[in-house]
Amino acid sequence: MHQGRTTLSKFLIQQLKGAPEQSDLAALLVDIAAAVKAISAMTAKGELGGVLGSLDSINVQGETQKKLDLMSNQAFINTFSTGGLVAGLASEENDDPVEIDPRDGGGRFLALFDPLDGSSNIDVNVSVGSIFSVLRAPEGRAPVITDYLRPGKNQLAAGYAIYGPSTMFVLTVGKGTHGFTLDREVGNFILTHPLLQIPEDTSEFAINASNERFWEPPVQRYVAECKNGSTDVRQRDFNMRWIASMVADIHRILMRGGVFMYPRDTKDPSKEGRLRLMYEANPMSFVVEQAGGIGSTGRRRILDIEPEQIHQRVPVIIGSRNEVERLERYHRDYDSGIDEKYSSPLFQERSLFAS
Ligand code: AFP
Repeated sequence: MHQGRTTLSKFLIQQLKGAPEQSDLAALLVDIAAAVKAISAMTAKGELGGVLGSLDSINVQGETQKKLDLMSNQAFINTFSTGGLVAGLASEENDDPVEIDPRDGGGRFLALFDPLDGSSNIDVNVSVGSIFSVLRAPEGRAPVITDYLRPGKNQLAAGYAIYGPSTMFVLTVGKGTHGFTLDREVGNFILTHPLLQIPEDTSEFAINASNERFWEPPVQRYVAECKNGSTDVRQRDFNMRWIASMVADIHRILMRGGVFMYPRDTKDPSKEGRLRLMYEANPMSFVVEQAGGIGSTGRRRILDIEPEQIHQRVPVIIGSRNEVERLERYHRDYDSGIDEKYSSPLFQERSLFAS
């Protein structure tokens, strides 16, 4: 049993006291936690709940939707539609933002979310998660698309839930990043990981190595050096992990350090990256920055990006400070022509990647 238990509600009352907006934000985060508990219960049932498998539908991203994607989406929409705190929402699973009928109470916030991240893991019983971001809604009128398209540095709160061996809820309201573990017997989230801090250095990296030939030279350089380990410039050996759920990979990084990369690549030249800015990269960058890490595209801070579309994709390099800074330096070297090695044919011959 965890000593001196602080529940999520008690924690939020303490962190968000003062102006009415603050207590409304606390109430909204409690609502989000309720949706998370419902999704946690659904995912835990697995095959017994009849929740596995795909549907015939395809979302706006062109991805086949899983049953649990839509059930999780509905859990969030139900929560936001009835809570009286949200004026509009945007989800990975909805083509356009949805306005909440003001007759249902309206609200002072906009909620953006990926209801179930890592869908490919569902059917194989590997960790998945939910990601959320909260922005301020306009006052006195219904939200329009430009109200959502604000840089991530404007987020009032952000976080994620991970449905793993235990369910955890990790959040920030700009006062550090804190982790809560679901006590299933009583249905409460308990503060178990206050003020998370990502170690500045790491010997672990996460990237889908099957995309290697599509990466830009600075990322190829970084990964080559990690793989060369103690025989090369890094002077130490590295380890690699890839869970295929951004939530689970970033959660590991929050717990013990590391760097997660879904960088710009040439696999599909029409897409700048794989991950979505508004409900994946922005909230995760906020959480990671509040824990002392960095969220970058390799060329700029993610939280400074001026969004253009609700489902916009961006390159993501996120995690331990010194590693992300090194990757940013490699991008600068490459862009300024200092580093020709990784664009020269010679590299192709010498690289460990050339088999
Ligand atoms: P979904 O949003 O479809 O669940 O995809 C998850 C994800 O966007 C992200 O969480 C993973 O890091 C990434 O996809 C995994 O992609 P790969 O297919 O390249 O492993």
